[in-house]
Amino acid sequence: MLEKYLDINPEVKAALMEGKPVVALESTIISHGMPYPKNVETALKVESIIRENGAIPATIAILEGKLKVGLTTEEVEFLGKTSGVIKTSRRDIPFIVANKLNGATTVASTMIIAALAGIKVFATGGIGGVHRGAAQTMDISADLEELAMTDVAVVCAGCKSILDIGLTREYLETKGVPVVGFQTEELPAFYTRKSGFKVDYKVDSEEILAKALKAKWDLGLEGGMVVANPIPEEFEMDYDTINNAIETAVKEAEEKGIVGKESTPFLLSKVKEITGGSSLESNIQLVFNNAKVGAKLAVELSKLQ
Ligand code: PSU
Ligand code: MN
Repeated sequence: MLEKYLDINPEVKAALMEGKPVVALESTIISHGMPYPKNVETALKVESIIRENGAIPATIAILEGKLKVGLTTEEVEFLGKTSGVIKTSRRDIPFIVANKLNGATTVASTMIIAALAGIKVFATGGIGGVHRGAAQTMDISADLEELAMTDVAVVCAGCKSILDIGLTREYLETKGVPVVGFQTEELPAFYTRKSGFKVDYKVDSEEILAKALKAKWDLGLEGGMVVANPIPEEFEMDYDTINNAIETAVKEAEEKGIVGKESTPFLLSKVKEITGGSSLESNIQLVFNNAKVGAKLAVELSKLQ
């Protein structure tokens, strides 16, 4: 039945059958997160970093209604330069499939499709979370609910302070999602290594991460884990520069009445516009760094199966 919907490429399928390490990658970052051609270059480079670190990459998207796990270079290129690819979160999947549309997957929907395929590790840039002002707007990303219920570890650089990081932490705590700092006590905030918030656990090796994930899932503690991996120091942005840009972006979104699924893409592109190329370069580098840790984590997990 699942084959009707799910299309896993032969290399990924063989790797999964043999218990080899596989790392899932999202596609919203390609279609909505970065400009062409940097988005395509980055997506392909991320795949090669995963290979260099001993795992098989599986970029995920919905193409003509098929849930694709593992894309060709042409498919990545298509997602990177075609406008009108739909940002697809959990609630969108049925309609993108039924209407045979093209969908770029968010963290939530990438986790869903990865889990359907049997992939346990997913590397990306940043997760969605509780937006500033959520006490009024109720704007809370479906990524957080997915982390609560779907068994996939998400290696990211934390979340951007376009969100309310404190409330995002509280939400994850309520849902029982561990927020782990990879070699850090402090939760990173995407462009910066610091956020002013602590992680639940500092973990220093992929081996311990893998053991914790195995214990979690062996014990039936369903759901994912946030593995927060700080941006390398040399690519970190100035704390005030980035936060001023974010303040401006949040204010403009409020004034323009931007809500719902448009909110995150609007804020991301505004911040990019204000900070120019420097934030894009940081963004690319932190994704590379997450790909490396994701691959090593997948390798360690595969040893424990
Ligand atoms: N945060 C980023 N870059 C991104 C996203 C979030 O720094 O590209 C994307 C991810 O795909 C994430 C989604 O899952 O936005 C969250 O959107 P929303 O807040 O509408 O759930
Ligand atoms: Mn939202």
